[in-house]
Amino acid sequence: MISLIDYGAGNVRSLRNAIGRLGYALTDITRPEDILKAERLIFPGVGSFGAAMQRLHSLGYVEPLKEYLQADRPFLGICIGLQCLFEGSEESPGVAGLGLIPGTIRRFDANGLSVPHMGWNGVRPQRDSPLFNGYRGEQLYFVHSYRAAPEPANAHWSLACTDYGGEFLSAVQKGKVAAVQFHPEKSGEVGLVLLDRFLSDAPLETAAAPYRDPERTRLAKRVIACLDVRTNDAGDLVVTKGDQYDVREQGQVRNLGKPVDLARRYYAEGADEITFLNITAFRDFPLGNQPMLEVLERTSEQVFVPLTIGGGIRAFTDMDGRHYSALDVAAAYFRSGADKISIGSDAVAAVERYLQHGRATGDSAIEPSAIEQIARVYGNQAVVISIDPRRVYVAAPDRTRHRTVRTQVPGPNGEQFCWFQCTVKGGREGRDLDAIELAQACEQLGAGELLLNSIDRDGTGTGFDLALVEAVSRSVTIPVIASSGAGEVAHFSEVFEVTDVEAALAAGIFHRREVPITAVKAHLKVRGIETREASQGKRV
Ligand code: 1PR
Repeated sequence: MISLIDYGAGNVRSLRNAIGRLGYALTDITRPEDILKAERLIFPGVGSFGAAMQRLHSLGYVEPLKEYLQADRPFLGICIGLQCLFEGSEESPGVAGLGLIPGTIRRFDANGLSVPHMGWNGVRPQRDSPLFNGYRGEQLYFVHSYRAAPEPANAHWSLACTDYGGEFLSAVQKGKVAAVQFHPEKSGEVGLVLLDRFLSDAPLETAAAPYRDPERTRLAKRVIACLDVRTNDAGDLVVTKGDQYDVREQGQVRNLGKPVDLARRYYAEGADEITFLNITAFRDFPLGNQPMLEVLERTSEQVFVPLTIGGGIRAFTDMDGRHYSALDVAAAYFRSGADKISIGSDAVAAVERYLQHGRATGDSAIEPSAIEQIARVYGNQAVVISIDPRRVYVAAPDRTRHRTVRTQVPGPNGEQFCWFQCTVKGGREGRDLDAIELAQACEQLGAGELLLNSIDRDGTGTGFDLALVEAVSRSVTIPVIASSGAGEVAHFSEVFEVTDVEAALAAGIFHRREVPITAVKAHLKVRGIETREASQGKRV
């Protein structure tokens, strides 16, 4: 029997699904006394360090947890669950951790690197442990802005290190108490094997042949499959795909397949992440769209890489006058299995308000934006902003207040410059805001990642809009996903070589089987670009 400390502050559905898939029975810790009765305890820890410790205190869990850990009973901490074992964290000054491991958790030093550290990275086991039995350097999924540094005082806990800027502790273990900074439940089949090793009865202290690789680990560039989903004219929820956002062909909504089937296929082919965009949710109430929530639930039971869902995340009042905040909508998506949510139109509205009031975040006179509300509860890394820009050509930079770039592709009247106008409602309305302004403001409001589309390139197969991608990714420190226009494998290497984006997303070429994800990965490998092995996906 596995016992889970889920204090209801975030999404642990993925972990529940992974444990269920491995065939273990799971019970929830609901009272402090349950902790000492547990046979095997998992603490996923969600949100911020301070919020996690505060919840443990308010539930009366801190003392029994310390007693359980001191008694060297089987424990697995994941992500914040690792960090809470330390003495404290820069993220929440003044908040004491469980204090089992010497050291303070510190923020990654940005220094040219994107923060959060988000994506697939390897680990370097430091000593023998059955947890990494059979591990051969495969990448695992990380998402965090703070990390534990190896120090002489905690050397006896160090089980594995990972490199990002400097090295940090990606796994710790002493006796039967272990914790990992990566998410085994989101790390494909390799992660499930690691999780199984902890959950099985194999005594954790038994030594095993270690994997020894003197090389530093590297964060892989991610390849993401995107599924634009909407109801077609027959009322079925389908994956569709537009050309420059127009999803109709001879008057009918294009139907490229069933959402869950396609997501399973992409997982099997080695997609590093899967994104669902509910593209007409701006006009419907997303919580009224039960089929979409079901798609997410069913996908998360079978797909063990990160899932993002976007569409309709904003405050809403239903026909009965009941008010739902954007956080309520996001919470329903997280409960259904999303790891990240993506906000499109409402992010534009939030930034317009933010720029108009010229305020710093946290001004109590103004209602916090959806970005702030959701980031506070689920963490910055869970909030993606989907940007839908369109080029606006100008003869010279001084013809607009917006930041322009010189363009290789001249405008219709031979213009040499353009700016990137933000749009809302799936490109139907343009706003007086450029993509760089939006990106920077969203980062300040607490977004953790940007999904950068391009209406001009969407569905054209002519390659990513490199001028746009470069201008935006240079203006922020959070990770950026380049999207729209991929037509061949070379477009992926090009965007990674010319810009410093962390991920590239495509839709049409994958749906139409024109370019398999495996071919993209193989090409990136030949070009020397770090990528997660496609074979890490599972044939389902
Ligand atoms: O505004 O918060 O409700 O979110 C709506 C979401 O739906 C936004 O993320 C917006 O980008 C998306 N969306 C709205 N309308 C469309 C449409 O196509 N008519 N899809 C749409 C945007 C763009 C990408 C696409 C890439 C790659 N789709 O997601 O997958 O361009 O395509 P390609 O590889 O085939 O070129 P809100």
